[in-house]
Amino acid sequence: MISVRGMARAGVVAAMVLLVGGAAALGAPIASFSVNPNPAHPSQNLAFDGSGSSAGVIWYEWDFNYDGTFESQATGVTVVHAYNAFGTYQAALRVLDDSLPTQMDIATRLIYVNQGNIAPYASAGGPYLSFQGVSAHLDGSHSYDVNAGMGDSIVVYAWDLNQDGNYSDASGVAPTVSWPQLQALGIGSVGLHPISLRVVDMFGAMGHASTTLTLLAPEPATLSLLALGGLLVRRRRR
Ligand SMILES: [Ca+2]
Ligand SMILES: [Ca+2]
Ligand SMILES: [Ca+2]
Repeated sequence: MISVRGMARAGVVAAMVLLVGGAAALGAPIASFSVNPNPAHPSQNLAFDGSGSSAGVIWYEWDFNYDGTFESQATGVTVVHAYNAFGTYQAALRVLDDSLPTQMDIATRLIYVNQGNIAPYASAGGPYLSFQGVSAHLDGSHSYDVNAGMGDSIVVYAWDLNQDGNYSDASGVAPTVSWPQLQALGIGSVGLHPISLRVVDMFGAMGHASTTLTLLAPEPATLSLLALGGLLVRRRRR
């Protein structure tokens, strides 16, 4: 145990050490620590253990997200901390020893919070009804990632409109597909066309969903009859 007086002394002497530009002298303490488990899930309690530091260390303090400027978030040779969001974090242990003037050391370690991801859920919207000659409007906005509260998100919306397994036909959460694009994809004919959406999260995990796009002949009705007549003529010629 470290008394309040001891803590105060450590703080004062640490300040003195900083004033003389830090210590790298012979006999300086060596900070060392382990983290378990690592890698970890978001919100999982991690055990930080600094007992592997060199003998003579009397003060341990921790910065769980060390950016080069040490901010003390906890003290003690062993502490517990959980990271609530996915990510890679640099944790730091700073130790002070019992020499006069006291000397310090900082050790760092990367913590990988990347476990327990769940693939995103895809919603392709629809079923869609549109007309020949106009753009089709798709809506994948009801897709979601259950890990959104932990910093994950859907980063790719890719659509396969002609069912060839290639999802580069349209991209984005709610793309507009022009009539020329629909024709170029070979799905400009009157009738029902299956279409699929693939969503990908930050970890590369995927979700898929399918729906249909039904195309009707363009207005006015006379054009529909002409188109239907064209279909019949083509069929008879086969
Ligand atoms: Ca920090
Ligand atoms: Ca996810
Ligand atoms: Ca395709």
